[in-house]
Amino acid sequence: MPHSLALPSSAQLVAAPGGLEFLEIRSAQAQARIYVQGAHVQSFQPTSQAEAVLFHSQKSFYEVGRAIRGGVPLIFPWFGPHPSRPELPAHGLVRTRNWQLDSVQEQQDGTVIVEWSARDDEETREQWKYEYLLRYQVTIGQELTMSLEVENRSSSAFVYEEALHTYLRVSDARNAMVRGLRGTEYLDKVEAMARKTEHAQEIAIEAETDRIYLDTEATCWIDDPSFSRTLEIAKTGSQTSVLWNPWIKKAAALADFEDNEWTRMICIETANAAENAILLEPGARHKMSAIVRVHPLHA
Ligand code: TA6
Repeated sequence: MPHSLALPSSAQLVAAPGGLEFLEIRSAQAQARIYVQGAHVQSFQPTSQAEAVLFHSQKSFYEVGRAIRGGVPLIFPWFGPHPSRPELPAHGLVRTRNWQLDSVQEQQDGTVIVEWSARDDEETREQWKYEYLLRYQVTIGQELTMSLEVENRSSSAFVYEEALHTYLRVSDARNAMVRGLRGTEYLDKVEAMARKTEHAQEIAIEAETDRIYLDTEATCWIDDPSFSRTLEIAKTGSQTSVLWNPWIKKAAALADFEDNEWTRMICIETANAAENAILLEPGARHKMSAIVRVHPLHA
């Protein structure tokens, strides 16, 4: 990482054990940590909150080339397992590769704007032949805004999937309720991608839950009575929302997840996946954003 980059006093680059590096943000508005590997927002806690807004696992690996468990992994250009090459990593190419830190700017009100970029190289083209430029802007204040822009730098069109795979911190997933998806069709990954319609106004997490909601621009909400707060996950440029909680058995099978940590997280992922994959013409760009806000309960 070029250490010539001018950083505001609220930001510092830290070399972590295991060979990773992260940007530590401590401003009047919030604390956050973004790893250079994957431009991975690993933590976010606005000063208004006694509890973190994002979840990260106490057993996460922080090693070069291994995905961090929690925060907001960046998924591109495929979602889930690679469609034809099982030897390739799940959730695409970019969450375990270093991104370039392009700028860190603090606004008058203490909001910090961090800009990252990543582009193809010989290694990525071996796995996915296209040329691309990704620009990722993270705005850290009392709310968290993440914007991922994809530019097609190839001479031909390409189709890609993407996700901001956001792990929200909840007091207990068994007591939290998810709103905003009523009437939406989804693919149920727990039942071999069966196509269903969401009928619940309030979705309770009562078992392993892994649903790809399609053709939805809806804002989602998590009501968390024990933390006396409602988390709002708004979005732009996204037609897919993914709801995931591994529950007991799946969590126990994950080496980078403590057995009981599944109770402290719910993923609401801002995405374009499955039939909502994006077709991008040469030279074209597409931007997807997620905005995470914290409100008093049910506000
Ligand atoms: O977004 C939900 C999901 O696709 C689940 O099926 C589960 O695999 C989760 O992502 C975590 O994936 P990861 O590769 O980070 O373990």
